[in-house]
Amino acid sequence: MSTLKTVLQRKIDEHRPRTMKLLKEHSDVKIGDVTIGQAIGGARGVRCLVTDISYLDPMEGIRFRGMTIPEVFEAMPKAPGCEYPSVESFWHFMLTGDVPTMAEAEEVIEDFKGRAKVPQYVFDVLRAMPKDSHPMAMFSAAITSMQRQSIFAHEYREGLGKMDLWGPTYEDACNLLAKLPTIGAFIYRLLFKNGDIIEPDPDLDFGGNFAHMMGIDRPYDDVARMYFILHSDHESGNVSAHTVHLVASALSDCYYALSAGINGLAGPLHGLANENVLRWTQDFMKKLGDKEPTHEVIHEALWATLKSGQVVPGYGHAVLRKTDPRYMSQREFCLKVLPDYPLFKVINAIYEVAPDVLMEHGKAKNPWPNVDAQSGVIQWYYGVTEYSFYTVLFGIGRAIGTLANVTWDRALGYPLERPKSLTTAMLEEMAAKR
Ligand code: AMX
Repeated sequence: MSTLKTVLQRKIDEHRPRTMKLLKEHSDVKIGDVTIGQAIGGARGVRCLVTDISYLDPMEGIRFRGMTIPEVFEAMPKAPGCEYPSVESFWHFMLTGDVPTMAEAEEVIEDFKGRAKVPQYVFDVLRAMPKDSHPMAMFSAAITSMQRQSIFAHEYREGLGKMDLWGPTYEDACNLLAKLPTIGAFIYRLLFKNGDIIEPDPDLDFGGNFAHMMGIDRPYDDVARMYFILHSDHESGNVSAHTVHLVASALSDCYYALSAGINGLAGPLHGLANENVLRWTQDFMKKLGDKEPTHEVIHEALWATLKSGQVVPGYGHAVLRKTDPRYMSQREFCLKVLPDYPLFKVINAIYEVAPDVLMEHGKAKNPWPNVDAQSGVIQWYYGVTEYSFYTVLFGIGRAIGTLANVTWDRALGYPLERPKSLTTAMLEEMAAKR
């Protein structure tokens, strides 16, 4: 067994009694109440999910396994010449909560290389899809098409016991995750580079290979590592993470569960916002022509969007109540690498204007930018100007967190998810009684 799987086994054995004790001795302890507003309003703030992999504080933002983003980037081992840790070392960290040594990280990199080969039929499926298919539809289809390879589905059919199901889930999760850079880059080059596909380089890590197959030079490998890690997880209630968890709770395997989550990520209120930020900004710059993007014209354009009934993409959040630290992390990257890039200047000017406009508008509970407001400009700078591809990048990252969660869901024997619904008449009756 690999070091990672051995460490994981030990962590699972240590953790199981904690969950069992809570269930057996404290099942009836209340952790919240649910109001009519929450039942109709998308379950905002309802505490009914458990994960130890990440936690989102409304004011502080995300912590992965208890660490802030800067702490993660600082602590994780990095290959010589790289400023960001490998995705593989981060995978080890997300699964176990332990920062891996360089040797442990290297072992996961080697392990992933052995799992990365994408079967030919996946490329055939992608080639058979119409060229105007959205990259996210293609990404989801590619993942679903590989379901036949699920070790979990096979071992479940063979009668593997409930508490052993995490083993094949872990195998599926690693097999699937390791293939995603190749699938993502294939979709990109098939749709946008005349099908001129670049073969993977078996010597490279997850991020390095992705950059290579995209056909983009260094430091895009580091950009890819940063991007995938930043987008990996945002606790369990967001649409993509919750969908993966929900679907997997039916003991659907990782392939079914992840493709379902990818479909949720493709919505404009969720992951597609990063595509829409660039669409909005490019439209704005086109209309602007030679004019300066002054605060005044940005103010006007933002109001035009709001008055037309649309949301300002990249701003607001269901949980966060301050600027997203994932936004800040990417902003710091931009300030260091591309401070004078015109598109960054516009994105920055929007940042200076949009919160006030949203506050004046008075609807959004959080007027500050989220991760999606800042990610597209970096991609654009490195030549990935086809913004319909951006959410695929988000999806590759999101797979890290969601697949780690599904592995733990099976390890702790979490049951089928099944909240209860009520009718409108029942709610009216309850409201009348208060
Ligand atoms: N522009 C305009 N209006 C906004 C807004 C924005 N950026 N953010 C919120 N609002 C509006 C909502 O549409 C809602 O209006 P309504 O009462 O007429 O329906 C009202 O403000 C209250 O919403 P909220 O409680 O502040 O937010 P929410 O939890 O309902 O939704 C989110 C959160 C992210 C969907 C919303 O802020 C939004 O639509 N933002 C723009 C899209 C975006 O950036 N999405 C990406 C989020 C991060 C991610 O998942 N990748």
